[in-house]
Amino acid sequence: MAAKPVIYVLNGPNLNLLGTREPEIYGSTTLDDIAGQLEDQALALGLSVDVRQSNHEGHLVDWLHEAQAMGAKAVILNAGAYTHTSVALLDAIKAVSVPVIEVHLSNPHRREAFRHTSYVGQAAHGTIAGFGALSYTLALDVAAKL
Ligand code: CA2
Repeated sequence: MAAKPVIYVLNGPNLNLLGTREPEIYGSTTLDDIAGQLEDQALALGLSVDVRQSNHEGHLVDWLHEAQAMGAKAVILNAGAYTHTSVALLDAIKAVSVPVIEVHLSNPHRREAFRHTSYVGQAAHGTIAGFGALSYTLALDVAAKL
């Protein structure tokens, strides 16, 4: 049987703390909860997901390259605060042909001005933000249709 198309779900700094702090902004769902939901959803869509988190910018760059090398169908990327700072991530997204869907739990445009710039968004296929854990679910539905 052919392997299922894989979607990489990459998460940046501090997202390992999800569900433990600032629930009024980020909700009370943990990253493990989100990973479990995405695995169930992927099964129903005939896909597989590879969910990862790192607090290190270079890991996210390496994983974008890996997604390309492994023939991933799409990357769902919540780069956390690197969204607003990382030219390295912008360059990496431009360097790969795999479509990248930018996701955020919160809506950065409703928050501080420094969150209104997204380097990731300048190269991403599209962005889903502001729906809590549902942002990831919506992104996976989109990834299945790309
Ligand atoms: O809303 C999002 O998903 C963000 O990418 C989250 C980032 C933030 O810097 C972006 O502007 C928007 C921060 C992630 C920090 O995650 C925490 C989770 C729980 C407790 C503290 C931080």
